[in-house]
Amino acid sequence: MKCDCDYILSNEDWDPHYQNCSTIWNKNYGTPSPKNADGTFNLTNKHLEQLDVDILYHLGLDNKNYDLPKMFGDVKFVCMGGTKYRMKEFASYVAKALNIECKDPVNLTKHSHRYAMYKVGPIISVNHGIGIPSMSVLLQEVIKLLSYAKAKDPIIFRIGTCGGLDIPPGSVVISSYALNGTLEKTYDVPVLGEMRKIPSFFDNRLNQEILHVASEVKGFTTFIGGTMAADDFYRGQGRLDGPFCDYTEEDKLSFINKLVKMGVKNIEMEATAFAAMTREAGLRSADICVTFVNRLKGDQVTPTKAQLLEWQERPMLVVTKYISKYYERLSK
Ligand code: R2B
Repeated sequence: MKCDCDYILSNEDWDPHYQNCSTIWNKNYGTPSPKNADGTFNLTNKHLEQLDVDILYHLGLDNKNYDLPKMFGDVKFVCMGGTKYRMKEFASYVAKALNIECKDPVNLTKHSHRYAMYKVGPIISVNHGIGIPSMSVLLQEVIKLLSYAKAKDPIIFRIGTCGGLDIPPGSVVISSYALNGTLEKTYDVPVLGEMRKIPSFFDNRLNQEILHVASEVKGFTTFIGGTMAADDFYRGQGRLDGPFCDYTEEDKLSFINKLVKMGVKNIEMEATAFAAMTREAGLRSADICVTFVNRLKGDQVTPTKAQLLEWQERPMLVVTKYISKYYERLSK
């Protein structure tokens, strides 16, 4: 099996392959890689072949009445984040940075009303709402969209906000793995009445490249570390400020300190499913979040709106720089 990594950046100290390189895939999973020689990828669900039309219900698109290869075949990067507003802002931001003409980004999912998806050049910017159920519905339809569109070697980023663990608010965290609420490195989903546990690791090589780009940006520090993905914002993250709390501050701190000792840098609400599903599809992905609070010092998000808006731009800045490097490399 030949290496089919389309390297974005190079450094001999980094891991030699991306996680979805066909050589790694065969060694790790013993199944054929979903990736084709031209970088397009196949969906592994054979039932889809029986469908006359596959309706991507929450995107308001389908693979019969829309020419998906024409509309999305050029997509190289997908950037996902929580809110519609932030992802519209990202679409304008990345368009400006890359000199792509785009006056007012148009929401391509406007028939469905659930999410908002924008496209500028080869970049999709789409919101996913809060938490794994909302994010995973969107992500699975985006994965099908990219496959039907015959997008080549797409990379999916999640840019988000989170609580930081023992690092200054405003720091950026790139997730190396994701923990569920009981601290296992799996995305847990009940299937046909039984719990499935799907590994939730991110692509080390891609993370090394992103950290390299992020460390060139002045004004904040970027860390690589574990991420806990909670299914709740309050008790599920050990907060003391929810409507219910049946543990003490000492209990909370001992839990947060346990996470810190394990190398966990942040808590958000999507990373396990994001890592697991992108890996299962054979796609590269990275989760890049800015911290709004140091959970060792408090639970409430107290910085001003202006400060939060400025911090929120940091993951956007890092991803935009990374995408720019890709185009710099192409033009050489
Ligand atoms: C971070 O922010 C949201 C909760 O406020 C959630 O989507 C997350 O992971």
